Amino acid sequence: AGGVSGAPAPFDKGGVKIALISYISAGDFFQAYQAGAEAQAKALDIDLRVFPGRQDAAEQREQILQAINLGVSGIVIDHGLPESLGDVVEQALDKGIKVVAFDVNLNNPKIPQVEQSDHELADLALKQVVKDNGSSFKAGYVYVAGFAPLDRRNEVWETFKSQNTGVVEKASFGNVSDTTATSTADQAKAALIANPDITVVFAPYDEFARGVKLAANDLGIGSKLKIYSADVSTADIQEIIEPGSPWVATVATNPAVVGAVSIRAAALQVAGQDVPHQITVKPTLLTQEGLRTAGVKTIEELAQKVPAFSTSDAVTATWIPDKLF
Ligand code: SR1
Repeated sequence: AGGVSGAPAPFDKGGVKIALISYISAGDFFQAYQAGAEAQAKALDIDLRVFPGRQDAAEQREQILQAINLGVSGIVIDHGLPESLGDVVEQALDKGIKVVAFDVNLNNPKIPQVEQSDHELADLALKQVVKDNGSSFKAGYVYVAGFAPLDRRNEVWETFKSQNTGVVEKASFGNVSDTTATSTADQAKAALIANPDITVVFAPYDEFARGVKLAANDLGIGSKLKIYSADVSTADIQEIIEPGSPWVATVATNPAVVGAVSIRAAALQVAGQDVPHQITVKPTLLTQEGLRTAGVKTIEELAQKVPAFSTSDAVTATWIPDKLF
C-alpha cells in the first residue's frame, strides 16, 4: 500500500480497511454497485473487505460483527432490514467506526444516508406513464414492502393513484430473492392472465421489469403492454431497445457511481471530514425511444452521452480521485 498523494491521514499511507456489507448481491444493480465501490476503494488505496449478501438478516448482523473484529475504520451497509441492524451498528459506532447506509433507514444522525432520490425517480417514471398512456388505464404494480427504496417509490405510486382516479390498480405482486426476475415472472403471468385489461405495469426495480417482460413475452402480449421501471444495466438496455420490447422506459442512476459515492462518504468520515447526512445521487429518465435514437447499447455508451452516468459531484474532495469509469 502506497497511499494517495496529498490525501489526509490515514489515506496518505494507504491500506485503510473498509467493509462493504450488502443484503443483496445478486443481480445487475448490486453487482455494478459493488464494482463501483471496488473501483473507488482501489483509487483510494483502501483495503476493501466485501461481505456478500444473501437476503439473510442474521448473516448480515454477523458480518457487521466480523467487520468490527477485523478492525475496519469504516463500514458501508448496502440495503438490509433496519430492525435487525440497529444494535450491531451501535456497537460499530461505539468503537469509533464510521458507518454509511445505502438504501437502509438506520435513523441515526451519525450515519449518512445515501439514496437515489427515489421520490423523484418514481415521479419521473409516472410522468412518462401519463405522457404515453394518459391518466385512465388499468395497471399492474410490482412491489415488495420493507425495502427502503421500494417503500419510497411506493409512496409516490400511492399519491399518483389518489390524484389520478382513472388509474385502476388491478393486480399487485412481486418477490425479492436470489431469483427475483423469474419468480416475479411467474407471478406476473398469473396476474396478466387474470387481468387481460392491464395495459401498463409499474415495476420500479429492473429485476421486476425483467420478470414482467418475460411473462408478457411468454403470453404473447408484449405489443399491448408497456412496462416502466427503475435502474439500468447493459443487459437492461439490450432488453429495452430490442424490437417489440414492452419495456418502454426506466429511471436510473449508474449503480457503479452510487457505489463509488458510498465509499467516498465512508472515506471522508474516516479522514475526519464533514459529510452531509443525506447524500443523493439523482436519477435520469431513459426512454426506449431516446436510447434507440441515441444508438446507446451499453452502460458505457450511456456514460459517454450522459455525464451523470460517469460521475457524481456528491461527497467529493480534491484528494479523492473520482473519474473512475
Ligand atoms: C430490493 S430493493 C431494489 C432497489 O434497490 C436499489 O435502490 C435499486 O435501485 C433497486 O431498484
